[in-house]
Amino acid sequence: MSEEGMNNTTVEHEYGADQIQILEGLEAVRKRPGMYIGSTSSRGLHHLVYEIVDNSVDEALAGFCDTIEVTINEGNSVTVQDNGRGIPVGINHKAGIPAVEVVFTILHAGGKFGGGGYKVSGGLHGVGASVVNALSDWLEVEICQDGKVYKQRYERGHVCYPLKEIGTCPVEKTGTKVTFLPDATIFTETTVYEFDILKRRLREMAFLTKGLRIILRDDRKEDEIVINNENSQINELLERAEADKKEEAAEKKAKVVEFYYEGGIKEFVAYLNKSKTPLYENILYFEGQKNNVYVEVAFQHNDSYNESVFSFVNNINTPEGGTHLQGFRNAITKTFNDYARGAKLLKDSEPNLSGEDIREGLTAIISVKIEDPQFEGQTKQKLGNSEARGAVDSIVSEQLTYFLELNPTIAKSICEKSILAQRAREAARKARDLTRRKTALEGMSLPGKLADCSDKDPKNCEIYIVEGDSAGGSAKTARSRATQAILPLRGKILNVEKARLDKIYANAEIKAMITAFGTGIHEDFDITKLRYDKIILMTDADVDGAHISTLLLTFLYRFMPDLIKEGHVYLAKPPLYKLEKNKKVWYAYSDEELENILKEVGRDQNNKIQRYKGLGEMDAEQLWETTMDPERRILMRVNYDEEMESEIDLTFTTLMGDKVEPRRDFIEENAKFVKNLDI
Ligand code: 28F
Repeated sequence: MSEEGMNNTTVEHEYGADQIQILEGLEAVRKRPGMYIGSTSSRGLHHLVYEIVDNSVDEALAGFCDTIEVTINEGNSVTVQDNGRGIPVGINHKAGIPAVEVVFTILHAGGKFGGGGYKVSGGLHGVGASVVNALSDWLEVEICQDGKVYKQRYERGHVCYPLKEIGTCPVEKTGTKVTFLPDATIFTETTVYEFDILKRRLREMAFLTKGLRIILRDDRKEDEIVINNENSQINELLERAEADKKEEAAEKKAKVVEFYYEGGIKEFVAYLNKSKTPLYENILYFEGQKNNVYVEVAFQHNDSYNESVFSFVNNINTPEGGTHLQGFRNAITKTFNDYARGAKLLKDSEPNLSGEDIREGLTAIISVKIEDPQFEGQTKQKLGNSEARGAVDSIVSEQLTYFLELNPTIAKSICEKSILAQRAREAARKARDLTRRKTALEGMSLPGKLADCSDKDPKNCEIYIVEGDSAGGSAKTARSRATQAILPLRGKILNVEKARLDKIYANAEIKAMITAFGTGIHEDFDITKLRYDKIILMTDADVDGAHISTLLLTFLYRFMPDLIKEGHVYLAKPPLYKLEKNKKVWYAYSDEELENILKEVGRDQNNKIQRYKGLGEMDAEQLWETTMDPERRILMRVNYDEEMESEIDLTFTTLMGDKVEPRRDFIEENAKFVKNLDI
């Protein structure tokens, strides 16, 4: 709230102590926005939308709303509309103002003013509409109720006028519509909404709320395409071609998407498995309520070796799991072992299947709805409520036991896959023990191909993983020996999406990386042992290079995800072009940049433009100047968005899976999992 706003309130009702408290509450939100929405970056900006949508989702969960429409308007305001009962407009007696005004102007309205038990879903911080209001330049709410339309407007949290009737509507029409413009003085990084970000989260919300229709629309005009005439004819042609391409892309880009999943998380599992080969056709789905915990679980195995299990509490992703996930794991481990013993698939002499064996190739969603979720752990992302453990465990155990009895073919194929996993794991353990013993004997011998750096403080050190021996050679010559280590990898990197553990541990390139990093992997992983602060993947700037990077990233994501989560993994960005003119040299890292350089130096005959096809075309000096010198290089940090875990998983499996169709879709959609860190 601006100070001027505090003194010069234009509100028409009298300001008693209560109202002053209200303003102080919202003032606190504006002073420390991060405390309420996590951050004021693009992520926080998008959170505003989720907070408002959450209120509609709550209304849907209460059984009164089946459609939510979200519109990005011109100028980047956002409208959210639902067909629920409409926020009550009657006077809230405790506060002495209409309930809707309470919702938008009092912090934590849900708990304090008669909302007890109403709020089920919740944004990252579950703080709701008043926070969005406080952080908006303006916000308008319209409510249809009993044949009347009510409206109120706020500016930076201040009421502009008392709730008023602005018209009529058919009595059967009810609902709430909220439009807000994020305050640019708060969201200083960006106030531009990204369609794809909203799309991903709204899709997830729709998956998690079966039967709810969510529509996302983008009403913004495409960027005006400016063609300037001051440049040469060639330039104009080039730009026109560029403009045509843009226009085409704009037309192709869907402006409206609609999500509706009758099967809810069952369809979520199908979506996650779409680029994989399922082990059986059914998607198992269990639902129930126990100890005041509503539980939904869906899963299906595929023929891969990875686990893709995602858990949610009140529609919020819990990347660190917690009691609900423990309940699920307990239940499937116990139930499958019981079944395998009973069906004599597992002999008396054989040990039990481990949880990991049973989860090999498992795609699952665990979703619980709980009144008062308690979050634990460093990042407060781990569910702590013990009643959730028991509820999930007993609902899954009971219904899964029944399902397995009725579907012996499916039961058998899951058990058989788990038994194979058990054997592979045993073989992998032996192989690992062997390497452990070896390293103990040889005293942590580093891979022979590694050119290590001399500085022993990991904080100062970086390792370049380089494709091919020849580029590796140039990199070794080019590097700064004190702080840059080079590990050249030969030939094709193993695709860990398609190999079992024993084979992965036996792979020479993977072994070299593991020993070089020093961290160990999987359950042995210890990030404090990391020998380099930056792990930089340096591959050719072509399709093969991108493929190799993806293989490497997949390995890191599956086996050392914390390296990515904690921001240690980077992609080097070699130049695409070298331009020479009058003995001067320019490097361009994108087509756009080449155009800009050409504009600057002029487009003459004697320009020499070289398109780099691979790192191997550069000599050591060029490689240093363009790609390795910390002062001049461009690094892209690989970014792990915990909130969209399931999408990250999908990205990797889609790129690495063997079904052709989904991969093409993916490349066309061009989802981003890397973020430009710039120079
Ligand atoms: C576009 C955003 O915020 N929709 C909402 C409702 C409906 C009720 C409600 C909301 C009652 C006293 C807290 C209606 N009738 N969309 C929305 N729809 N909030 S928010 O109640 C709020 C509580 O204060 C509602 C009967 N009960 C609840």
